[in-house]
Amino acid sequence: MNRDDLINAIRTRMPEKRVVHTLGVMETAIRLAKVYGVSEQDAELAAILHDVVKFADREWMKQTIVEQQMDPILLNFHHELWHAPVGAYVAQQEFGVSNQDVLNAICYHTTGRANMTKLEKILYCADMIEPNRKFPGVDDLRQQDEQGLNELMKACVQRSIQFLMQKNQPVYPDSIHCYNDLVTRKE
Ligand code: DGI
Ligand code: FE
Ligand code: FE
Ligand code: FE
Repeated sequence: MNRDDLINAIRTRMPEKRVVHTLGVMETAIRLAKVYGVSEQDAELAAILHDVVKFADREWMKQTIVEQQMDPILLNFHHELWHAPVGAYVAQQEFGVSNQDVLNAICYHTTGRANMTKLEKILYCADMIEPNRKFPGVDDLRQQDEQGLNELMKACVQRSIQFLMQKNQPVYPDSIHCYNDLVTRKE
């Protein structure tokens, strides 16, 4: 499928506002891919599909997590986390995506994880700083862009974990592993 076909396909699965977010993520991910020497096509594909099941039926997502033997502890965490791994599954099954890096970028776009590839980091950060995002501190995050991908990623993960802690929300282990990996990395 080309870009327009993919965008039309996701349009049928989400409200217009989420399509606008997705296009913002696409634009930002392509820009970051250019800067950091990652395939722009991969960034585009991962971005267009990253929230493909954001509005899917919750019970169906739960069932898919069980049937596909995804991490069972996902079910103990907020249902907001489910659309990322289930989205990767749908990208593969329904959209025929076979590039494992693209699938992993979708799978880990909400929590992050340790040892992320450049593409995974690009999608995670693009999701957070795309032009339509409005939350306190988002402009500071956008500025981190100039410090390199790892610094940008670190700032985004810190913001995300701080936000969850402020709201007394549990933090999924992969997010902690992601943070630890970024702060202990010597580069
Ligand atoms: O799908 P988007 O809204 O574009 O963004 P996203 O996929 O990054 O999802 C963000 C939501 O997921 C947000 O409401 C916070 C929540 N979230 C992210 N990481 C964690 C989390 N919730 C919990 N409980 N634990 C996490 O580690
Ligand atoms: Fe998402
Ligand atoms: Fe995110
Ligand atoms: Fe998103």
